[in-house]
Amino acid sequence: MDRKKGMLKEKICQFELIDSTIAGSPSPMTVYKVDWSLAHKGDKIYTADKELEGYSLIDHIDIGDVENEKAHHYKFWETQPGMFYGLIYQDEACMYSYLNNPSAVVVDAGRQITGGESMVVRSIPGKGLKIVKRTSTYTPTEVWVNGEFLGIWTHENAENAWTEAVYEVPASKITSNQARISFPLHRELKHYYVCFSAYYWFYQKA
Ligand SMILES: [Ca+2]
Repeated sequence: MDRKKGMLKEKICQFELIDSTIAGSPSPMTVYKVDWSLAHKGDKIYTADKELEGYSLIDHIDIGDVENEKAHHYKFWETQPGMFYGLIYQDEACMYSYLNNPSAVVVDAGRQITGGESMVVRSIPGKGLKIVKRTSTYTPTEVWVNGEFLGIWTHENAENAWTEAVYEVPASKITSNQARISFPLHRELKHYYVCFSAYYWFYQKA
């Protein structure tokens, strides 16, 4: 599946660029009609349902949606700015099917993270929290909640496919009506150095 052209349909026009430096794309540029039928299909989860029985959605962050990111004080940082196979894009829209559900095709923007990311989410104190992440990389991250290191989050190896990873935060670690959560890349595994984050959902026990 061509993840870059998945939403692009018939060609409208093509034109030469005088200087392609700023556009960052080879010349000629091509303009396509867009198939919007896949829009917003990324807003729901597709494979993690079975692990969320008895839990209710309390918050979500659509990585790549700058307004939604801002509302959650979302930040990311890089350890290798400008360096990922020659060039890193901080946000990308990808079209993949799911590793464990190939009929589910989702277009979702996200960010390629080389350092880590942090966010503030709604929470109910004293209730267990499950974090679901849509990703296409298996880079392990550390999980920090309110400044405390809780563990390492590993993901399935799903290059060019989506997976939904689930991490469970014990009830005792959720102490107020909001939680600051950070996911630095796991520093001990230096050969894994980029993580793609597309969407986070936060569920707590009902
Ligand atoms: Ca997204």
